[in-house]
Amino acid sequence: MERILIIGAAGQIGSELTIELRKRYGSDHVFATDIKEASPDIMIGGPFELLDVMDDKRLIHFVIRHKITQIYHLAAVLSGNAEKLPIQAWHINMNSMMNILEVAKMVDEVKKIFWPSSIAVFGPTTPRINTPQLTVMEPTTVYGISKLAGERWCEYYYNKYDIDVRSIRYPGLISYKTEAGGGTTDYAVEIYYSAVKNGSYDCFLTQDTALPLLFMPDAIKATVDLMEAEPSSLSVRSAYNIGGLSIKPSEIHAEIVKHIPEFSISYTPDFRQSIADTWPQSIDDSISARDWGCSYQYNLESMTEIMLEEIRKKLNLEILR
Ligand code: AKB
Repeated sequence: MERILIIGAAGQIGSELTIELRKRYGSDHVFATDIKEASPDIMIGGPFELLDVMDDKRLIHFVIRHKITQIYHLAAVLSGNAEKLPIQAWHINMNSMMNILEVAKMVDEVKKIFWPSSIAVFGPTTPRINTPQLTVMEPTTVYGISKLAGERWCEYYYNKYDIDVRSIRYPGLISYKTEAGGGTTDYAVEIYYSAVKNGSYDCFLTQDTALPLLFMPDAIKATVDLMEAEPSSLSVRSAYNIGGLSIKPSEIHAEIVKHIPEFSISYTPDFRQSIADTWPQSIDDSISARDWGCSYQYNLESMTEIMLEEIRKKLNLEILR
């Protein structure tokens, strides 16, 4: 029976992936951890402990004590925040990942690792439309550089030490449960919250900035599908492209207006615009579809409906508390 450790369970991906993995593997088999407290459902619904992945000694003790067989390492400093403190972000993103890879190398029981990469591995010299799996990669952000280096390390540990590391290049993720923090694609979550709360939003990207975005349920499904795929079907041991939707801020605005006619938007691009300008607009994920059946359920229309409904519920609950 699997015993799964989640690092970053309070974060945007972790808070939803933990719930899904507990459904599949049983609550007692999924150990949620973070450096901060998580939402009550994560902390009460199964084992939860405060754990800092930078503390390699505590990490290895934790893994041995709980007989962990799989690790999902989801903690990272995202693109916008990393540009503010580049050296610190590099240190956190790389050293935390190396701690996980080393634990997997040292502890025989650990059989599988998930580590998230990002579309940030691409740069201004990459073809921006339908970006292929294999292409030019010259990222210009510290986050992108750390993700590209991370991908190379994943492949290295797989080839050299036979560690079954799996990874996805996530596009911007849109979710209502836990907001992202410090990323360039965060606008695509903020816009929904602002529409419901304030009826207006000042976007930090221009109206025509197309980026690959994905609704969280599709991202969770992709992650689990990749992790459950037969190892022999996987031809990529760095990180797989997944694309989802290619959307501009003006298109999300137009979709929200169908539900909230008075919703208005203004555009004040900041430093994150120059990051977005180096990233792909759309992604070719045919290799993921071929190797492990990657597919998506949601489009802009269905995602917008759910986002608005769930955010309304969440905000009403907060008012009642
Ligand atoms: C970010 O904007 O930094 C992240 C990402 C695309 O990896 N959401």
